[in-house]
Amino acid sequence: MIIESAEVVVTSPDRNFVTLRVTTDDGLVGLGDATLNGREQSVVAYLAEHVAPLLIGRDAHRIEDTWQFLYRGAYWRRGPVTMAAIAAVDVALWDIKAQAAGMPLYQLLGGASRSGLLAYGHASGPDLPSLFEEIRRLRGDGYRAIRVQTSVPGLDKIYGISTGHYEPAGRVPAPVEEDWDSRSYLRHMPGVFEAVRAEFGPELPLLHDVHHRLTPIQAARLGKALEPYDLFWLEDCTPAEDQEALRLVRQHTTTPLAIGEVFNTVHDYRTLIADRLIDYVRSAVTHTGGITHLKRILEYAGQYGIRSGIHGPTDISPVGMAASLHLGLALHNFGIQEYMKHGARTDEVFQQSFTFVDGLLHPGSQPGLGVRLDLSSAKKYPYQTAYLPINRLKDGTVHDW
Ligand code: EZ4
Ligand code: CO
Repeated sequence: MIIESAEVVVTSPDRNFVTLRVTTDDGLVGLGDATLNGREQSVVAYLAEHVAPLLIGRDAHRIEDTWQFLYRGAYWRRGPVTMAAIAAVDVALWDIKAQAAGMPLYQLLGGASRSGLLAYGHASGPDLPSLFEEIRRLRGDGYRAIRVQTSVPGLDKIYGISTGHYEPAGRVPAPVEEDWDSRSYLRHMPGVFEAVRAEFGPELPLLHDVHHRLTPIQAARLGKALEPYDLFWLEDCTPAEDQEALRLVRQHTTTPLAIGEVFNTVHDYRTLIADRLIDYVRSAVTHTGGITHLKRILEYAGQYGIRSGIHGPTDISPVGMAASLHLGLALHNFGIQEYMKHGARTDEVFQQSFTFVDGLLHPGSQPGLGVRLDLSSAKKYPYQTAYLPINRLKDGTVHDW
């Protein structure tokens, strides 16, 4: 089964997506997601200029060899652009292999370890009444676990707060600037979780994302202050490249910790996993070298009692989401899957077969990934410049986020 073409498709139905479309000589089409939010065109160039030409004529079945060829062979290892490009190739080849086998992809990864995947949705609101309303709306949609984000008094614009549809990147010519003040935030958050628990009771799993904004000692204080509200996890509490920071946080709190949406290889996790400094691995299939590499990271993590919390915002395309669901269904140490619904135009471009029933996701029973890319719909929505926001302190200093 020889690769005949590898085409990079860029489409922006509700937001930008980069998809690799690999075709074999026996007519199978495999898809891989390579969307790197706000930096999409860098991966397009990497794939189109440097990777796609090397795929032509290769045996589509040789997934491991192709992965090593692209990773070791490039000499320049790791990094989000490289690893998103490798991920797209890897997922497209798994898609092809599973279609050739006539099985849904999870069967090739060991088969189902559970009947469905616990998913969490995003609730946010500027104040408690609107936050509660969002939580109720998500509960009505079936979600059994909820991420809670809210505004902080004194800050005008803060990341990830919206009602209804949530989109991390704006279609803007330059990043929007948002505000931050860690002391106000630290004062405000415990009361928010106290109120949410009082309203929704002790059972509902609640999650919270700090977006890398605190120092280790501030994060330690927040984790400790939130202990009475029994969080499912506290995400990205400190800047992610500093693995040692979480050692300090860990010494002070039993609130479970999750990190890794900006990581791209197992090496980003080495200390975190071996020294048991985290509880959940947040990497996306799309940003971590595909199913082949993320599976390795997660199986390693599993030996330390650490579970998966695969990244699933709207910037993970339906192709990337389907790959996460197949991996999550097969994996023994699955924890939870982030799931934000895509818009109607995205669902028109990417015809999906995964389901979300009673709060549980399932990748479906179609052979392969179970996603079809409608090329004529994709063409209707050309790339649009978009950026993630940046974050500044009140005195104008650029801050972590
Ligand atoms: O900032 O998807 O946990 N989810 C998040 C997201 C990420 C964006 C980055 O592309 O933190 O909102
Ligand atoms: Co996050």
